[in-house]
Amino acid sequence: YLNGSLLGRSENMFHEAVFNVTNKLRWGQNNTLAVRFDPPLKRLNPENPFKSTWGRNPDRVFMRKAQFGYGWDWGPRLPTIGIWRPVELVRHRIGALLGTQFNTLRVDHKNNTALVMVRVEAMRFAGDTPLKAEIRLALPGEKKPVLFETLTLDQPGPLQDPVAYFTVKNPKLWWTNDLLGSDAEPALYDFRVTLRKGKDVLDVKEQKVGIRTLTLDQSPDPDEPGTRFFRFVLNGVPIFAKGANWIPADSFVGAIPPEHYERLLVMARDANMNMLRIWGGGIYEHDVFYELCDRLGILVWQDFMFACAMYPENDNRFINEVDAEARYQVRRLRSHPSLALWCGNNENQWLHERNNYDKPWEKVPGSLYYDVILPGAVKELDGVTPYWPGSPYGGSDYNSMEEGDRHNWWVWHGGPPRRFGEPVTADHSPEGVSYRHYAEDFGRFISEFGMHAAPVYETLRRVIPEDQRYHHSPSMDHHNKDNPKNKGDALMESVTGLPEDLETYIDFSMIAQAEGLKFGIEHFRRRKPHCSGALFWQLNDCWPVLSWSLIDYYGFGKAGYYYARRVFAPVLASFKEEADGGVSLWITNDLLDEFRDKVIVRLGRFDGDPVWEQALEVKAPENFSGEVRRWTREELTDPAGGDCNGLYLWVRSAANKFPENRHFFAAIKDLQREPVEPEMEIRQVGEGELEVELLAPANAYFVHLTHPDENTRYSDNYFDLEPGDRRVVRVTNPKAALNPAEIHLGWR
Ligand code: BMA
Repeated sequence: YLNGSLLGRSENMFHEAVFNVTNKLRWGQNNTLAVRFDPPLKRLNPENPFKSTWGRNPDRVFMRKAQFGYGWDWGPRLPTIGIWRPVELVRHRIGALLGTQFNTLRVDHKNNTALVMVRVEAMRFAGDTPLKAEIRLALPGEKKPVLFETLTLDQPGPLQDPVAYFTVKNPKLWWTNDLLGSDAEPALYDFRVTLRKGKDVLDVKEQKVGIRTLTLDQSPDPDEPGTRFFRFVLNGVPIFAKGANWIPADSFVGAIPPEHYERLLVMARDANMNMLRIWGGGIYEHDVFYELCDRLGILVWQDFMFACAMYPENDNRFINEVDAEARYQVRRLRSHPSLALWCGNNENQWLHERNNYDKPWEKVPGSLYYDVILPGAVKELDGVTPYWPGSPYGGSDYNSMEEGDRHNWWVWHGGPPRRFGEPVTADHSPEGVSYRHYAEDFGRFISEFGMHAAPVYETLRRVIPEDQRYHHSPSMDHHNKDNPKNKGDALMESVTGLPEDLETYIDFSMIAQAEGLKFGIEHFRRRKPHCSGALFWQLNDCWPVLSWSLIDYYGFGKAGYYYARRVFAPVLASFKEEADGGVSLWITNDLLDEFRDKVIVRLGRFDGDPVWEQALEVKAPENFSGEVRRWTREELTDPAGGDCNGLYLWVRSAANKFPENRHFFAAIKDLQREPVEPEMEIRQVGEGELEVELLAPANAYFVHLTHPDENTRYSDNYFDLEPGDRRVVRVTNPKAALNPAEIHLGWR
C-alpha cells in the first residue's frame, strides 16, 4: 500500500516485486509505504492432493518459498516471512534497461580471438525516438576498452532487444581456479551498457563478466560402449568437476552477512573445489554468491527451486508464478562466467519413479515446468548455458550409471542401484551402507553422495546443554534431523566401531565421513573421463547440526574438509585395490601440463621401519588419469611374517607436485596398530600466527589441531604423520590473537 492505496501483491519470494508508483506518489510530501504479511503458514494447503512429498511437509509445495524452511533432513522447521532483499525507489525517464547479456560463443585458440554475444533488453516508455545502447568491455583499470560499440534501438513498440556479435582479440580467458596456470585469479572484464537518448544518459548497467565457453558434452563414450559422457567442457577442455552441494547458509536467508559467503566460498576454493551445486530446496542465491564464484574460479550448477516433491500443474496462478520466476532468474544470472548449468529440480523425477515403479507411464506432476516452462525460459533468455531437466536425471531409473548425473545414496541411506520398473529395496546394515560401495559406482557424474559427521566440540559446546553432551542424548538427536537417528552408527560400525563417549563420537564420525569421502572421490577421479564430476553432499549447514556437511554452521572445518582439500588437489596420486589382492598406483592429472616427477612409494609397518621403499620416475599426460605402477599381493607382504593389517602403503612426490597419500589394507578398526602421540612444539610467530611443529616416532593417524575460534586457519589438518617426519603447521587467525595454550592436539 502506498499512502493507503493498494499497489499490488506478491506471493513468490523468487522474483522481484515491481510496482509502478508514478501516479501514486505525492511530490514534495511525505509518502507512506506499508507492507502487510500473511502469517507464514496461512497459505499452505493442508489438503494436498499429492499424497507424497516423501515425508517432507506436503503443504510446502504450494508456496513459492524456500522449501527447506518447512523442515529438512538437516534443517529445522522455521517458516519465515518478510522482506529479504533490498527495497528501492527507482526513477526512470523515457526508457530503461530491463536486462543485458554477455556470453562467449566461441574461443579460437589458434587465432587468439573470441566471439562474444551481447543482448540489450530495453523498455521505451515514451515516444518512438530511437535510443542508443553503448556497449563497453574493458579489463579493470585499463583505459582503453577492448570493445566499444553502439547499437541503435529503433524498432517500433516499447520493447527493444537487439542481439549483436563481436570479436575480441587477444582475450584473457576465464578459467576455474585449478586451471589458472600462473594467473593468480580468473580474468574478469568490466562490462557496461549505457542507454542514451542523444547525449542524455537514461540508464546504466554494469557487471563483471568473463570470456570463456562452457558446454555440456553428452556424446557417446567410445571406451565404455552403451554409455554417454556427462562432462563440462571449459574453453574446449573437458574438465572434472570437483566440489560439493550448497544449501542456504542460514535458516534465515535474508540476514546472511556477505562476509559469511566470502568465508565459505574461499574455504571451498582453498579445498580445490571448482564447482558448487546450488541445490533446489533452498534459494537462488544472493548476488554476492555468484560474484564471489566468478572471482574465485568456481563454476555454479544452478537448480531451479523445486525439491523432493510433486508440484501442482493445474493452477494457472502457480504456473504464471513459475514462469515469471524463471524469466527473472535467467535474466539475472545468465552473464555470470561461473554459471555452468540450469537444472530443473532436485530428485523429483527420480523419487516419483521409485514410488510409482509399477506405473512407468506416469510423469511426475511438475514435468510441465522441468520439460517445458523452465527450458523455454532458458532457451529464450539465455540461449547459451546448457539446461538439464533434473538432478539426478538420464538413463534408466533416472539415476543411471550409463547416462546423465547420479546421486549415490547407496552409501548412508542404503539404497542399492536399480532400473526402471524394478521394486525399491533398502539395506541399512553396516555392510549395506558401507562406503566401499562407491567402488561399485560406475556413474558418469556423481552430483550427490555423502555421510554424516559431528561438528567440532566447540560447536556442540555452544548449542548442547552440558548434561546432554553424549551420543544420542535427546538434545544431540534433536540436532540431527535425519531419521532414524542411528544411521551413522551403522556406518561407524564398518569403519571405526561404535564410539564410547562424546570425544570418540566426534572423532569416529569424522573419520567415517572423511575416509568415505576420500575413498569415493579417489574412485570417481580415477575414472576420469568416463566419470567427470564428484560433488559431495553437502558443503555447509544452515544451523548447528549433525549432518553431511564438511564445514559446520559456525565455519569450523570437519576432518572431511581437510581430506577433501587433499583429495581434490589438481594432481592426485591414489592407490587402488585390485581384485587379485594386488594394488595399483594411479596418477590423476587435471592440469593442462604433463606430469613428470620422482615418486617415492613405501610399504611401511605401523610400528616402525619400512618393509621397502621405491623411487619411481613417473610421467602422465595432461588432463589424464591412469595406472602408473602395480604391485602383486606377494610384493605387499611382510617378509618378517607380520600381519598385512600391520602394514600400509604410502606415496610422496619428490617435487611436492601432489599431496601425500596412503593405503590401508583393512578398515581402521581392524588395523594392527597402537595410537601414537606426536610430539608438539608451538612457536608464536605473530599475534595471530603460530607455527606448530609435530614429530612422531611411528605412523601417527588422524593428527589434528583444534582451537575454539572459527576464524582460526590451518595450513593442513587431520593428517597422518610418517615416522620421523617433522611437520610444521601454520596456524593463523586474521581476527584475534592466538594463545598457544588454547591449541589442542588430537590423534587416534
Ligand atoms: C538428497 C538431497 C537432499 C537431502 C540429502 C540427504 O536427497 O537432495 O534433499 O537433504 O539427499 O538426505
